[in-house]
Amino acid sequence: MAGVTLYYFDLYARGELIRMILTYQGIEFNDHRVAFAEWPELSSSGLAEFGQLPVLEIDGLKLVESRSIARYLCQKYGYYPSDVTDVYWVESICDLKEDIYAAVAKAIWTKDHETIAKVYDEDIPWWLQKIEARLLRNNNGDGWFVGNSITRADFEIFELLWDGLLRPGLIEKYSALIAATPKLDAFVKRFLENSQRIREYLESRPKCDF
Ligand SMILES: N[C@@H](CCC(=O)N[C@@H](CS)C(=O)NCC(=O)O)C(=O)O
Repeated sequence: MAGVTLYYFDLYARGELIRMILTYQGIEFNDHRVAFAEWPELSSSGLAEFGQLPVLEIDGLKLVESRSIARYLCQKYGYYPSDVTDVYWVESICDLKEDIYAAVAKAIWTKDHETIAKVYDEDIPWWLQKIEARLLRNNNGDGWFVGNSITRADFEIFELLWDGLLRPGLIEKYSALIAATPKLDAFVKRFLENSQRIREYLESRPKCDF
């Protein structure tokens, strides 16, 4: 599709879920990785309505706010349920992911080893169990988070688990964490098996620290 451009920094962070949804859907897009030196000029150009990235140019619009962009794309491509209760099941797990990112980022910013260790030793195992319990709620945990096909919830949790724990460079450190939640481990493998585009993308994407 002509004219789709994602403006984001050369990071995973708030841009990677958008990259994954577009990739999964087979949408060709210009992945404009904004260099920090380029940002002041781009920022003053008025590209970003709320002054921050990501910005996604699509359908003649300049979309802002990463979570609204994810919702837009998932609704556009059919990864949102229509039933109001199912929407709740999707959105509440996505909101938990946001809480987890915020808590981990807050701990990392403290640069305090004990605070960071507590997040990885206590909080993340607890969150993983809660997420696994949500998966188990549907089809005994052997399918997707909501209903019988992929929704935004699956994209969000796959991205959280892959970029937060399982990608090369992290899995060596965190394999015990995911081993304690085997249905989540199987979910990640299922998601990967389900999309050759995602597998190829993960092999070839630029390496980022976070
Ligand atoms: N709520 C926004 C937050 C966006 C945000 O914090 N963007 C950061 C990068 S992750 C940014 O653009 N920083 C540059 C700046 O604020 O000048 C979203 O989810 O899109």
